[in-house]
Formats: sequence, structure tokens, C-alpha cells
Amino acid sequence: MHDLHGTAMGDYDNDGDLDLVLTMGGGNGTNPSKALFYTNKNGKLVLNTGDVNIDKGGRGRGAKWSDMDLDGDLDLMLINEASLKHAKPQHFFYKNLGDGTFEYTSVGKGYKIKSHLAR
Ligand SMILES: [Ca+2]
Ligand SMILES: [Ca+2]
Repeated sequence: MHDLHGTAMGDYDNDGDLDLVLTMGGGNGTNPSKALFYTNKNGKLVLNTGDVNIDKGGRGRGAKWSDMDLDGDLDLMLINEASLKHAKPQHFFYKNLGDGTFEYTSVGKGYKIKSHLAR
């Protein structure tokens, strides 16, 4: 494994064990990399990045889990360094669909983050 920048563990599938995401750098911007996603299957971390639809490459720096839409499951935020061409989006937000997969979404473009203050 090379160019590892960030890690985050969270129980994204609500099965009682922690799953893992690793963010990878992009070779100083020359080789954008997808985050590596590992599902915990009975204590064994199984790489299945493509199977869960984590499909965008970037200059990964950090990953955070948060239930952004307050529907009871963890959504994923991947924080990236700017690309050399300043391509947008810089950061990636993935909504947990609740079936073991994610859907890329863009905050500010149709994806509303609910606030506790709005209740
Ligand atoms: Ca889990
Ligand atoms: Ca959620």
C-alpha cells in the first residue's frame, strides 16, 4: 500500500462491526486515486471499493463518517487536496443507500443536510 493519507472506521451497514475506508493520495496530482473501502465480514476486512460505488478518484486526504441526512445510517465524506487543474468537485460526498452501497452526491446541489436546528 502506498501514499496512504487518512482512515476512518464506522459501521456503515449497521451490522455491529466497524468497516474501514482509507484515503489515498494522487501522486502529487498526477494519478488521482479512489479511496479504498473495506467491509468487515465476520472480523475480516474485505476490499470492495467498486462494489459499494466509491467511484471517484482524487488526492485523498481524509475521510469522515456522518449521518448527513439523519436517516440512521452513516454517510461518507472524502476530503481531498485540490487537483493540479483545480477540477471540481474537490471533495466527495457519498450517501449511504442502506443496501450496502453508496451514491455520489454533491452538497449544495440537491442534497440537503438536515440540521438539528431546523427541527
Ligand atoms: Ca459494519
Ligand atoms: Ca445517512
